[in-house]
Amino acid sequence: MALLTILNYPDPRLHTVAKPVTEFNAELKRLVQDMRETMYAAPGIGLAATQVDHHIQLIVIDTSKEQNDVLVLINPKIVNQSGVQEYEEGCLSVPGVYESVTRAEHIKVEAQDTNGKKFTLEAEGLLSVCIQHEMDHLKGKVFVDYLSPLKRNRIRTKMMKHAREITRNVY
Ligand code: QAP
Ligand code: CO
Repeated sequence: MALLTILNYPDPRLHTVAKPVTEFNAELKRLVQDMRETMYAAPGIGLAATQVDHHIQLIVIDTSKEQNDVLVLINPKIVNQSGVQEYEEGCLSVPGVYESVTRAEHIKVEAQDTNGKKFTLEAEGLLSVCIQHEMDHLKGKVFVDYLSPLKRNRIRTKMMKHAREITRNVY
C-alpha cells in the first residue's frame, strides 16, 4: 500500500470531470486501498479520486468515530434528495479552511462497490454532507466554489502563498 499525494487548491486538475469506472479489477482495488490509507493518514473523513489525480468516479468515506468503517462509492448518483442543511465544511485539498455550505439534508444514493455490485444508501447529517462534498469533486467542483468570489480569492491567495513558502508546488 502507498500514500498518495493530495492535490491542493487552486490546482487546476481539481476541476477535471471524472469518468465512470468500467473495469472492477485489481488495479481499482489497489487504488481504493491506497486512497483509504491516504484518508486515514491525513486524517480525513472523505477523499475523492480527483484529489489524488485519478479522474474516475470513486470516493472513500469514513465518518465513524473509530475510523474503521470505510464506505466505498463507485459511480455514485443521487436519485432522491430533500430538505436543506448548513454545515461547516473542510477539505483535504484546502487545508486550514472551514466554511459553511448549504446542501440537501437527506439523500438517496445509488452506487457500485469494488466488485461492481450495485447498492443504494440513504444518508442524512454529516454522512449526507460528506457524500455530496465528495461527489462534487468528481464533477470538478471544490467546496470553495460555493463561496463568494471575494472569499474564494482570499483563500486562493492564502493557498498560493502557503505553497510558495513550502516550495512544493509552483503555480
Ligand atoms: C469533506 O473533509 C467534509 O483543513 C472531507 O487541515 C468535511 O476530510 C465533508 C482536513 C467536513 C463534510 C464535512 C481538513 C484535515 C480534512 C483540513 C476532510 C485539515 C486537515 C477534511
Ligand atoms: Co474535499
